[in-house]
Amino acid sequence: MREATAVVIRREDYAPPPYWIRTVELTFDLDPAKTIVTSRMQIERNEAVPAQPLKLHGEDLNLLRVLANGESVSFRHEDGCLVIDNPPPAPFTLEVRNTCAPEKNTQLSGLYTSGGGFFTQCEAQGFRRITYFLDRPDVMSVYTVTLRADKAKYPVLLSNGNLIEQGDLEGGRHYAKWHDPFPKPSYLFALVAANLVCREQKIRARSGREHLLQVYVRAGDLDKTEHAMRSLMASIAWDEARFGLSLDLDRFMIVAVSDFNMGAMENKGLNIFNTKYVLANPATATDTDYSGIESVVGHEYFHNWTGNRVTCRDWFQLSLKEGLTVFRDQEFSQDLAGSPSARAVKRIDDVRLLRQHQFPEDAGPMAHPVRPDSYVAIDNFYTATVYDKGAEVVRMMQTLVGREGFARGMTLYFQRHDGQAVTCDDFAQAIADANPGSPLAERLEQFKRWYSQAGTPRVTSRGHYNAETQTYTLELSQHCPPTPGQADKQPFVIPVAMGLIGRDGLPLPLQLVGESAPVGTDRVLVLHEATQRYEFVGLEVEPVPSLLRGFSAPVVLEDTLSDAELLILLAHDCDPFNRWEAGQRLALNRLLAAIKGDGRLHLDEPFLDAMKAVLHHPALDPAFKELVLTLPSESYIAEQLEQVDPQRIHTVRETMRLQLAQCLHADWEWAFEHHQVQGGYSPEPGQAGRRALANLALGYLCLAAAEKNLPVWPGKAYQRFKDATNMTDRLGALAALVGAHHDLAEVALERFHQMFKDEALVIDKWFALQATAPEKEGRVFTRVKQLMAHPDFSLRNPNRARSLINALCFSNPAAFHRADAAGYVFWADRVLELDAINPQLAARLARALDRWKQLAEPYRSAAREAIARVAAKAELSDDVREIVTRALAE
Ligand code: B3K
Ligand code: ZN
Repeated sequence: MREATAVVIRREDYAPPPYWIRTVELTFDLDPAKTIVTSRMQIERNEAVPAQPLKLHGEDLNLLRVLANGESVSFRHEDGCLVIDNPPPAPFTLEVRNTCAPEKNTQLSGLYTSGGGFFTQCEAQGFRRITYFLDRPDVMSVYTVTLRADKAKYPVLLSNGNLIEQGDLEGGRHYAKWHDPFPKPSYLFALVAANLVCREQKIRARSGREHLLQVYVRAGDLDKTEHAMRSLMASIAWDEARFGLSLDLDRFMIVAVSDFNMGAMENKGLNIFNTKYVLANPATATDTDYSGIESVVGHEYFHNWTGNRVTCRDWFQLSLKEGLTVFRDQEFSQDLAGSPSARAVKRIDDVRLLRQHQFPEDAGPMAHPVRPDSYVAIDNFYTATVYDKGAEVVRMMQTLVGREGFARGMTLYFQRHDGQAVTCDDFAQAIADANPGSPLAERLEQFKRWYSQAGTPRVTSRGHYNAETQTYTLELSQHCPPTPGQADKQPFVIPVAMGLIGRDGLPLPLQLVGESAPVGTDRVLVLHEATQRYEFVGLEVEPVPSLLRGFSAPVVLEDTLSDAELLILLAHDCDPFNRWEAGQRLALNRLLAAIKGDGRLHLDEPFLDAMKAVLHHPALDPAFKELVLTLPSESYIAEQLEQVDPQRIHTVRETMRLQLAQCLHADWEWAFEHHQVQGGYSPEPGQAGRRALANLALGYLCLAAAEKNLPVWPGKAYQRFKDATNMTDRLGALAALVGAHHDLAEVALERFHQMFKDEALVIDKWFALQATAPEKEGRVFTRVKQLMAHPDFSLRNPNRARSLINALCFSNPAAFHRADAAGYVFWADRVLELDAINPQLAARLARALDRWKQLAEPYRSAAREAIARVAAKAELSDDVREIVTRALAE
């Protein structure tokens, strides 16, 4: 907790470290109340920079002694650092001994206790909460770690690398010594000491090398580790096949812990995971959970190369590892999904997330470039921009150089930088250098504006058909709205994948003026000027343009397509992404017209027929149909408006949901009956798609029934809830009842809680489902407040806190944005309460009001007041202060 004078860290101030720490030997005497840490460091001068005092970072530590070359040495404390003004001539050995208090560490950064065990989280700056160190990613050291602890309480002692020694000690204690041969930055250090069991698997890689894979969990959870292990094996095989990158360690461990601030952490050889991204069996986990586990296991594994072997020079370069690794995990899941349609479903899911989280971020007070220029609390910059927009930037590079060209670029990147701490520039340079003559290499400096300019570019398209000359002129323009601190933007390099479609829905051959013959039916236009024109020739009829196929750039496309043209795209586009997009646009047009108009909405036949046609289409996958028939979210609708009245959006969207439910009633019945899964559960995309569509149908059927008070479908839903043999169907049925506010929902909720009271991750779902139910007469908000007092609720467990509070504030706009401001009062209270426990979590919640300026009155003033109340608190973490200060800035 600090007073208002937060220090701003700037990218332009980067300076190389004055010292290197080549090796470090750590010894831990583990005790929850007082752990003693002894660190012996081999320190060298960095001859490239002038001599300076040695400053080691430290936070919340109790220093016991400091020895240089075994002798005492004078030191002082400054800004939380341990400073040695006159160290002995380098190289020298520095020994530091200190204590820390893991059981008091509610921030979950550094060394902490959870469920009776010890765990660490060091990224970004947690290592300094364990011992004094040069806690920055460009200082890489070889670690040898000895753990000593009570043997009965902590039978498992783990750290990075290889186990080189273990044995018993006096007093019922034991020890283990680990050595990691790879030099690494301190943020990749990890230890675990706990009572755990593990699933093991030996594998032989392509190279012939043997590896031991282990997944550690608490004793009762072993039956939930199969999917994580399978995902790990699939990740290893994929990285070898796609990028020629193999596992460089004899032993690779995953440990699950139930108190964890984010999804997982890629510590070298010892990944630590939130239980949410490890534990799954059909009875407790949904299809979405299964695919989340696959992605996150893949993501952390892929970091072993992109992040660990080549790491970041400084934290401004975070997207170097995160954007690239998200791109890699997205590609992995797509490749695993297999069919073109299943790949498209994954792409649509990823784009939906980007639009839901990153677009609003880019339009709000926290807008920052993929490579930020400054920060106060680095933990606030683990954002959708750094991760997901960062991944889109890497994807655009792949689009511009081709898939093979990109793989060549990756190979060159590792040839050049293996073992180094580098920058985003180094990465882009390697991809470009491996692809001379490509549009990326030709415009590399301009392309890199994606790293330096914040904001979501708008691309406007205008088409003009000349029947006489049979030419179609496509004019593309770009502009990017200002963001805080960046008023003027220069044009980006924007790959626009596209095709033209005939009125009959067939793809048309593409020939630009000046070309001797048509080449294919799709291509990538590279927009790099403010405005460019493309003239297509040889077109006998006016085409329908299909632009930004596969969402080839993270931009907002503004075109003038009519409903008739959108209907053609929805029915025929060979690009599944744009087919889905056309359906969303048709729905959005109707929603926005009602919201901006008198609020009334009456769904027209062409729209309803188009939706029915998708639903009954013989060739489309159920998973894809489910995506088309799911309406744009309330927050996505809000992003399309200048002034947002969340209640009005909710009312109009609910009206549309009800009409879809009623007008397509027979179709939903058909969909539900015809998409039952026979046979045993598997999370594979085919089965999951059928379940998703059946659950969507059931939701609509219960909604329609509730409106007319008809008992059949709620009764069926309740029956399905009881009989379900997997969590996807059980939760789907429960959600259908809760979503319709049916009386049976209460009975089912009670029963669900009773069934799963010992399964923490399922109880999280139970809280979240109630917090995200469609608001009706304030019931949901009231329920959330009651649930805060439920014996199972706790602010200290991040998953539980998020399942209730973040679920309400981020995922239920109509329950949160209340005319009486009670939602905002609730939010401010929780932010302050959480900040005293866990600032990272509090700062995340603080972002729920990022877009307050966009709200209509009375919401706007009330939201501002709530933010100001948080900001006025004298004792705030840097994390929360940075968020609310930015939110209130003009
Ligand atoms: N690298 C970690 C995130 C660390 C967050 C620190 N506040 C997980 C990941 O992206 O793989
Ligand atoms: Zn990551």
